[in-house]
Amino acid sequence: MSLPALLLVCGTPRPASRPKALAQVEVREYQGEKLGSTSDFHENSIKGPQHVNQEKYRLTIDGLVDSSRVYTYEGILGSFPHYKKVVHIYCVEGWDVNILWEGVLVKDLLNSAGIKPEARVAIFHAQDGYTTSLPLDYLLSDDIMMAYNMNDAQLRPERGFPFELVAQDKWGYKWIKWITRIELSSDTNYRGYWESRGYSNKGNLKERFFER
Ligand SMILES: Nc1nc2c(c(=O)[nH]1)N[C@H]1C(S)=C(S)[C@@H](COP(=O)(O)O)O[C@H]1N2
Ligand SMILES: [Mo]
Repeated sequence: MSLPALLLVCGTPRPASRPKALAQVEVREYQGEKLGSTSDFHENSIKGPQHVNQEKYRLTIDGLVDSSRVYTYEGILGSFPHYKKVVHIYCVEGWDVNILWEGVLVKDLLNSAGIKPEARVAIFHAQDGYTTSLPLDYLLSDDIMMAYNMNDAQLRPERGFPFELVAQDKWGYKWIKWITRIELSSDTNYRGYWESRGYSNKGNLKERFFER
């Protein structure tokens, strides 16, 4: 059969459309461990849920780096190794949730830009103007993740889509959502949104969270 005849039989092929995502179902158990639900969070972000457009989204890595980087959502998921870990989040308000997180390592992102020796802290910036900072040592040696999935499903807008920091061993206010920029700095006294309002800059779960 000649090619034109085949096309006639099968009909004119339509251009491939992009697959549409169906609603995802979150997992509630991982390697025998019970997980909380992504609906167990108490949404109390400073300006309410942010709606970030996946195509327009950009993550900037700058400050004390060898060369600044700007990544797209697909660029991050496609260029860096993926990791999974179950980590508990605790808010100072008294609630907590156990979640299976999947993400990329902050270490890998920072190394792609080249960390200058003077850098001591990473200041994270978010879509809603929220900021928080964490010591570089902690981010590098504890393999801290920036998550794009919770319980095997993509982060919803209110949960921080596209990325939330999985700041293990730190109070919830260090778990910045809607991350848009990671700025390396030598300013160990930098205080983010809640930290400048009296919350501990270390934010360690094992210590008091209020300083004043
Ligand atoms: N960008 C941004 N990230 C944020 C916040 C915020 O207001 N803005 N709130 C923090 C606080 S106080 C907590 S406890 C965690 C989880 O809050 P959630 O339940 O609102 O997701 O997100 C943190 N990350
Ligand atoms: Mo919180």
